[in-house]
Amino acid sequence: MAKVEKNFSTMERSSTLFNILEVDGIPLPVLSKEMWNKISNFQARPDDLFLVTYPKSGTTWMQEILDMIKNDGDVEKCKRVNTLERYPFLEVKFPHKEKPDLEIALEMSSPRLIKTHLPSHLIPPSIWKENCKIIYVARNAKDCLVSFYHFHRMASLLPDPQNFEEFYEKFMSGKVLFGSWFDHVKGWWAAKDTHQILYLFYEDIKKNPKHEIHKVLEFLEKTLSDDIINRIVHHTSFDVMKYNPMANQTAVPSYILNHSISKFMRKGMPGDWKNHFTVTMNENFDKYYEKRMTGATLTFCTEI
Ligand code: PPS
Repeated sequence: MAKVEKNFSTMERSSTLFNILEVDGIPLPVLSKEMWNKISNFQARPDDLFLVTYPKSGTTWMQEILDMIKNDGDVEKCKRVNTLERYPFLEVKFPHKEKPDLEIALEMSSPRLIKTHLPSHLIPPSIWKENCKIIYVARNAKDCLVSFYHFHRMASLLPDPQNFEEFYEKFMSGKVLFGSWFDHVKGWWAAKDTHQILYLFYEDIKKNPKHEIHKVLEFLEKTLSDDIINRIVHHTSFDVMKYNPMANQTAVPSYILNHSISKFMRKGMPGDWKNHFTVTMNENFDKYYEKRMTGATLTFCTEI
């Protein structure tokens, strides 16, 4: 049973719109202990598909790919409404929505696609019990860190990151929302050996989107024509999604995501960490990375 410890106070900024609750030592954007109980007891259905990521790993990108697959490549159907309204985010209550996304999920008809950033050990047990399919997308730690930093700057939902150096330290020590990147990617990597999990990498999707979309199709036991797959690749490319108001998060109220500070669709490229890390930061990061990833069979690429 996960231990709900306390409301996390050290990460607060006056404008933070999310309440932050520490569960098993992991800061989560969860409204209350009652809400956490509801999340833990969430009743999954066997035909649910869960999209799981550590923040900033390509969640929105994969949501768009999955929506295009579900709608057989119909672009207009995928533009029906903003990503945040299309698919529920299990653990979150957005300030501009009347109810928590979990309640929205409960009312949804099947088959549902549900997003979560929860680490594997905090996932509602019914997801395992119902043997739901899970797609996990992982992104290299350095680019995740940079993207998460800029997201903290523009998202008033989240604590003020102060400056890059401070955020770098917090990220390394796992004192950020959803905890340690290292534990997250390793936990889900281990889980894939015993559950129906398709484990994908952001950098692979960037390198060869068509190839990775084929993997998703196979996992979902669906076939689409080559023309439709090419359309999906095009519609979900960074340059197209960046200008799609239903995918680039500009439809989210600006008091929640302030695009004048930083764009949600910011760079969309592996390797931007090089523009942020000093030589010393990089050396320290590499040393720490080696320590934390020793023995893991997981490998990441940090540039393409
Ligand atoms: S969130 O808030 O956790 O759901 O964010 P998430 O969607 O996981 O990650 C946002 C980063 O993904 C980039 N992105 C893309 N990259 C390449 N191609 C496509 N189509 C794409 N869509 C989103 C987005 O730009 C963020 O990364 P950065 O490095 O900040 O640009």
